[in-house]
Amino acid sequence: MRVDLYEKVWIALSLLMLLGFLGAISVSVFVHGISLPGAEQRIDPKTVVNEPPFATPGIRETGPGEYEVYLLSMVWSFVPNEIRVPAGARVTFHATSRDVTHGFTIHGTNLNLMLIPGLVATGTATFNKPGEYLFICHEYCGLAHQTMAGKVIVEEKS
Ligand SMILES: [Cu+2]
Repeated sequence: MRVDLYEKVWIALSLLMLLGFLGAISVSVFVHGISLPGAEQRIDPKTVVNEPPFATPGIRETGPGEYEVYLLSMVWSFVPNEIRVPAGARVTFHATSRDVTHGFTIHGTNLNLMLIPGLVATGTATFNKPGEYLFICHEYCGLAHQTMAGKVIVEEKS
């Protein structure tokens, strides 16, 4: 009789956990708008270097204090590996890999992306304090993985 009761409690707890997970997924999808990359965020890693916008990676100003960076990663570097912006800049990164899976994280910000060949990852960071912000690859990608880095240089507003 007692065993039966415990079983019922554990079954109920398992069902509650499943409902909790479903709730967490629903909040991510419907409240935060998190989704898997759609077709428009896909590229061919073999031709990405020849096709815009990744044919000319770098920074573009899209509005007052607003910037867009197209960033290519490959073994074992980022292009560009130095990005200059004025303090207060809001920068949206569009990044991808032309070979293996890399990571992209900028110290001092909460930007952290996985760069998967064939997919374009997008994330935004705001740089209020002048200084140098190191960015690194955080996904082991081979022999010289630890040398894969660059920096965002945030300059004092003139
Ligand atoms: Cu790496």
